[in-house]
Amino acid sequence: MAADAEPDPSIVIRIVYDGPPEVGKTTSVRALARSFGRQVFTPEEQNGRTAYFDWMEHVGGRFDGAPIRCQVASVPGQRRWRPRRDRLLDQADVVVFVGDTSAAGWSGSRASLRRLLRRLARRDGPPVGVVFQANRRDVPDALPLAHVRQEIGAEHVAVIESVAIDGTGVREAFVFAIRLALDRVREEQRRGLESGHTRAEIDVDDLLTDLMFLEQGDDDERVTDLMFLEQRDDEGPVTDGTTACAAVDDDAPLAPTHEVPSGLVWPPIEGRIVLRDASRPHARGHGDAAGNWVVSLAGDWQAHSAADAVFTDRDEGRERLVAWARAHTSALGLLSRQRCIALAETGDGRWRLWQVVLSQPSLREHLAEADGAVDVVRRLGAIGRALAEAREASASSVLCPPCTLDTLGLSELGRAIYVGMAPPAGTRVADAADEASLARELAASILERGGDLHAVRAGLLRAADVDFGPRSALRERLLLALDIHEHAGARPC
Ligand SMILES: Nc1nc2c(ncn2[C@@H]2O[C@H](COP(=O)(O)OP(=O)(O)OP(=O)(O)O)[C@@H](O)[C@H]2O)c(=O)[nH]1
Ligand SMILES: [Mg+2]
Repeated sequence: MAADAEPDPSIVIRIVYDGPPEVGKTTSVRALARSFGRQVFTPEEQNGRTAYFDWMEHVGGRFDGAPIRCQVASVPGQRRWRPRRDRLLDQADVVVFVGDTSAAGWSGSRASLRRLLRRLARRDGPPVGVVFQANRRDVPDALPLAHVRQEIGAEHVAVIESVAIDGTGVREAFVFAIRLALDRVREEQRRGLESGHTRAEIDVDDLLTDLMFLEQGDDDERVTDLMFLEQRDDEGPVTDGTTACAAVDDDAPLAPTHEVPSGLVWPPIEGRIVLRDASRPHARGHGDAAGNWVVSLAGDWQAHSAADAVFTDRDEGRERLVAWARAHTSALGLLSRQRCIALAETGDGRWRLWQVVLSQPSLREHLAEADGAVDVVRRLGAIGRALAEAREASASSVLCPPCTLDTLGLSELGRAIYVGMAPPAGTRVADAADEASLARELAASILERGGDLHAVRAGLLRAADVDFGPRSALRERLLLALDIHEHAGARPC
């Protein structure tokens, strides 16, 4: 970067627009620049194709009191410029991936996204967030968005629709990308990797460096809607439209949204993407008998907040968030990935700690879907192994999530995953269900679903103990529990 006479107090974030060739990257950056009244610098184009990059700068919002300077670059999409593309990607704090969601362009975009994610996964430091800007929604063969989301699957990638030629969705994707970039900066600071205020010393390629005179030529820092990112720790909570209401006529707390300030969501980048997928604007909790708050969010997402997880002091709430995040980390291999925790304003000047979790099929539901006696026995074995695996992982974690038929599920590979709500921070919930009571519950479920009980018993007799998990007596206990149920007059089928 050209040396300034005065030290630059701003915090720099690098937003890179990536995507396959001719998908609309340049069109997106130009639409963005128009909406901010900025200029785009494009060093060279060949027949309308980007040769180096498109470059735009914009200052707006604050991060810990420092102005945020956004440096936006789009990559050249043609294969022959791949080294330039990779160089830009390696500088990114966040990537807006412009994808072609027309039927004709989808497979190329999907492959390109995979390549991007592989590359980003090799980066050091906190993860680099990705916003998938689902472009070309105006064309006749545009794929249904649900299909696009399904294909992107479990990747932690936010999806936002766009029509870059008229600017639709472009700014929304950009604003969300900035939030993810600030999460990354915050996480870098937390890990002591980089001091926020030295980030201006970026190592961009020579061309990029030479062209940064643009930032000196424009003193007209417009007040834009990025000002909502303004965050002054010394001045109390963020005041943005969705999460902060000065006065509310309802006692129920507001559920967290993707606009929670950076540093108040875990995991830092993926968690914000979860919040965006789950968010239902202005959703409020419903109290249960114990004073806990529960909210049904978009799709199958649920938010939960314990009765006492409320704080008048944001820092105190944040301490609890950090402790809980550590506990989550200790059980990372067991927890489902579709979850996050966040500290959000309640709407009455306080802060509440939430967890947001995607509902997924439990072991109990897995058994209920069995088709015939052989399948029942097979599923019982998988459930037994999952329970054994989960109990071991839970016992060695700080979080100690309770392993039950309702809180555990199975991954596609048959591994145990914890799909329930995590226990509150700082508590160690005793694992109530021992193997004998789990066997009784399973036996009751088998009887309840009906079918050929004798065939199930015969299958269990033929099976080996080890099929139900190492050192497991579940098979024997199940046989015993089935006998007891039957002799007690339960309905055999
Ligand atoms: N119908 C439609 N056309 C689009 C859309 N976005 C971009 N285009 C068109 O797609 C073509 C390529 O757009 P660019 O923005 O130059 O693509 P690019 O990704 O920058 O291409 P490279 O720099 O060569 O990788 C142009 O003709 C755009 O007008 C869109 O949302 N809908
Ligand atoms: Mg281009």
